[in-house]
Amino acid sequence: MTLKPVQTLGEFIIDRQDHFKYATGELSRILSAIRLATKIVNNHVNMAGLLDILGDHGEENVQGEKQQKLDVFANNIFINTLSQREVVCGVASEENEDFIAIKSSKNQDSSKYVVLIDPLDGSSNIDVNVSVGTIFSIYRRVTPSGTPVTLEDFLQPGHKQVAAGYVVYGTSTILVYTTGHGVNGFTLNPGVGVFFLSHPDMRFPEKGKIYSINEGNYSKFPTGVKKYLKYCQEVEGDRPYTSRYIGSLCSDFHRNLLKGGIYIYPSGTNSPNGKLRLLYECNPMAFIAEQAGGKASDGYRRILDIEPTSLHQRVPFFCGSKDMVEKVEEFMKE
Ligand code: AHM
Ligand code: MG
Repeated sequence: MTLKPVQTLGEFIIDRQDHFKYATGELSRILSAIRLATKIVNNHVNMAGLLDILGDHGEENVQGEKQQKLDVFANNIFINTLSQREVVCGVASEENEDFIAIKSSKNQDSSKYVVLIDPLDGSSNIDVNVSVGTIFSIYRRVTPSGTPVTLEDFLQPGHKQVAAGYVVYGTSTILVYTTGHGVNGFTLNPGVGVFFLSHPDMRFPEKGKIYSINEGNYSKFPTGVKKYLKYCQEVEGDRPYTSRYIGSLCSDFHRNLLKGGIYIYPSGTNSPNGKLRLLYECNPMAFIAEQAGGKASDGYRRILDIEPTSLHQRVPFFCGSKDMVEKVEEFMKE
């Protein structure tokens, strides 16, 4: 076995800094802080059965969902790393009701960026040793630098993101991100604790054969989704497609990105707008999907064009290979 001589994530971030129109190094420092936090979370996820970190934390988050101990741990790690390094002026997390303002000790509120994060995605998988993930999204603030960060800085449509990424803590740990110039994936070498470029210029196959949806909710799905599922299961041409659902958006998305497929979390299930959160889950994944030649919609509109109205707003999510998303949109329109 030989290891490929490849670039580290740290080198890659510095090399690509010029791609970014406001190249001051600030964005690179944020990505570097996120990289560090993911390594700490990865370390704990890998030892989950050996540490007292499995199971319920005993409290519910802002959405009324049971928090797992690892949810709380990962949330603290990301918030502490971003705050202590003073690389952003605010963080909003799926696990916290309100955003957190971060003041710089050197120059008050000097950072121009905010981060939104789902620190541990797919947390129902933790206790059973199935892949979980992290999702992050970065915006430039809209209010002037030097003034206190406001809700307005976080409630921006997804097309304003300057960077987004996800991590899958899986059979290996991979970090995939975009700054709007394509999508690249980096695998963690746990022996040396370094992410190396392993998946350069990732592209969604235009056509796919995998559909990922929680079919247990079938009776509550909109008619368009039911018809699309019937279409996926028909014996015709390259169909029936294959059904694969891990129940961890990062992992389902990652498999579909590599192999071609669609992820769906429609309306009419847990809430009228589905389960997934626009700001912490759908926008970052939609940005990555589009950058990789895929598509993301709420069944009718482009996810990245939705104007957010609240921090924890939910939205139906259809994301993956372009042809598959367009097909399900046809059924939704009918
Ligand atoms: P979480 O961020 O609280 O873990 O919730 C999001 C997750 C997604 O990763 C996953 O695709 C979905 O919820 C699974 O939900 P369900 O169990 O309803 O299918
Ligand atoms: Mg999540």
